[in-house]
Amino acid sequence: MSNQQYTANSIKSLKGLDAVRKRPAMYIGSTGSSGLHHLVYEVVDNSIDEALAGFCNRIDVIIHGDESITVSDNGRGIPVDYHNEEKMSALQLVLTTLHAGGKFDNSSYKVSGGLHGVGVSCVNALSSVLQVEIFRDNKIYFMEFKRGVPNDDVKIIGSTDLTGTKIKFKPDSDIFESVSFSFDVLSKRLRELAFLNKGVTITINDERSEEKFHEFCYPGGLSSFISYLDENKTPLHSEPICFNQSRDNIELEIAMQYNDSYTENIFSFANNINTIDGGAHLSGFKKGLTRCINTYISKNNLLKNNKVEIKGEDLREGLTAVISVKLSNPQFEGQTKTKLGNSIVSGIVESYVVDVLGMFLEENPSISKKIIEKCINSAVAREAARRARQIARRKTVMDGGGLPGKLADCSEKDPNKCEIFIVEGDSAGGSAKMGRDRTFQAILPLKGKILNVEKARIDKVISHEEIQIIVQALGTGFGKNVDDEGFDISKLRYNKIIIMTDADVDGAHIRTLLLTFFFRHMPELIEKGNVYIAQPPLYKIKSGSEERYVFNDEEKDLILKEWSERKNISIQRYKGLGEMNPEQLADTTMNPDTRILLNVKMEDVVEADRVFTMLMGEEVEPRRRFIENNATKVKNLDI
Ligand code: 0RA
Repeated sequence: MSNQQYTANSIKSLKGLDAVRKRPAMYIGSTGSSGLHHLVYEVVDNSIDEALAGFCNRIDVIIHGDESITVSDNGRGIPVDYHNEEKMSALQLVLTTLHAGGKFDNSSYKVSGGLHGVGVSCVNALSSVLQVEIFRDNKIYFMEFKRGVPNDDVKIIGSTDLTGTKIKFKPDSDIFESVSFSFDVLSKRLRELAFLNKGVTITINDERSEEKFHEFCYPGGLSSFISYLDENKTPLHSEPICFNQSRDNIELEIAMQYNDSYTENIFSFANNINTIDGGAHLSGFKKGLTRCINTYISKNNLLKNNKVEIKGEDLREGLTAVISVKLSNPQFEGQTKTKLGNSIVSGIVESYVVDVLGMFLEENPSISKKIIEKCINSAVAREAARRARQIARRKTVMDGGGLPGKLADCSEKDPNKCEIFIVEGDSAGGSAKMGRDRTFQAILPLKGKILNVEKARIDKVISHEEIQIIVQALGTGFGKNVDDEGFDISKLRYNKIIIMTDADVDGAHIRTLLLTFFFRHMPELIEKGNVYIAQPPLYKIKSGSEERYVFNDEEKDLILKEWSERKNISIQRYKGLGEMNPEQLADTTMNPDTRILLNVKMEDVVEADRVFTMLMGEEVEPRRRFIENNATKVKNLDI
């Protein structure tokens, strides 16, 4: 009888795991690189749960040489005892049944459980081999699975005085398109988890290479997160403002700090998941902030005779904040399930922010003064920007047509077929105009450098002539989406925006200025992949009648080696686009059949923000360090 039941239950779990193997994307999002990395997060999340329950403070991740992964923790260890109802060991149950986790731990709620909340059984199903060692009751238990199917019952293989869980798995190459892990991608998430779960030590060790190891542990939690995000910014007050509290069975943790930049940088998490589409916790925070600061302003009559209206966005200028909530029944909404739906959270966060931030403002008048001054300046600038935008629009209407005079437009009108080259200087612009295919390629020559938007408020940005010209040419308008005159990607006139600058220091600077502008004021263009960087050749190598264009030094060395027998080899180094004639420029850099374009991507918002602040911000020292550190390594700035 019991044997029969055992078999019945085993078959049931096999069927469950079979479903995972048949439709892996339904459980882990995709079978691409993101799904692959998700396997690691799924296992780590279980260890994090153990840490949140107060039983674990160390998690170690190893990427092995054969692309298998070990995650170990010093928690209680997955229970191994025989589970009467299910007729198998608890360990087998956890590793072979979907959503088995809740069956054991009724007392403490499961918090992380991954983006899709599927548990380690999915990792097991999608691994060609998974081995687990449990350190518990002074024994070491061992069990092995192949594609989710146990090889044998759980065995005792030794004794120990430690406790914990060690899971080693090798993702199944029949399932995943790529089985190669990225140290940087894993590191980024593990660092984030260490910020979000203060006091937990998380390490990652890459055995594929010799020097790659990180240890993350942040006793300061979210406060350390803010300091990391704002490492290169100048704060308005020395310490981040931090609160944390448990209310109505919801754990809230908020850290915030104002800096002297004009960028708003708010990250929200629910149960350790980065809710990039925000949701209830984020909207509660924003409402609370607006209500609290506005109350403070009117109570202390700080606007005096200033007739300006302060909006929410003014109160968030130069604000870096992290909001983390942990709750027992998170509802994740939206296509990517990255928006917190539990509407009750909004009111709780709002009233919490009003209470504690209100108290902070009262108790710290000198900090409050700086914050309020900044808010008022932002409102004044926003109003000035609106007027500048109106003037700019009236001017283009009067100019007729609304396209800048310097733009050599293309004849094709379908944006999907069109591209625009933003070119440094009039001479290169001239060559580009002659070399282009005028049916679908437009040329916009820039004179000199555009404004560094990292150091300018919105009103200045909008009044800058070269920026106005770029905005007019693109056709998208400019500014926050919320106001109806703002940026609208559907009006974009060219599917590809190609930055084409000289391969020298000035060219790199102009490129970075343009990228900073797009990143800060038209981030959608970068998110949607519309922005490209042209790659002009660095050298022309000639021998007799044979000519080769070369795009980097390695390529040059290869050709020189290949041609080592020949005499009369000449090498021409191109310092500027202007040194090429129109035909050469077209062949090497503009013609879609022969050119190389670099697509600018934003894979990591946090890193991108840090890089731009560093390159373009006020602080000189970190910039110098970055350039020194990377001068020899970086060929292309990928943000
Ligand atoms: C079920 C119940 C208990 C702990 C765990 C699972 C557990 C799972 C994982 C996965 C990775 N590390 C883990 N650590 C613990 C509670 C055990 C008890 O009550 O002693």
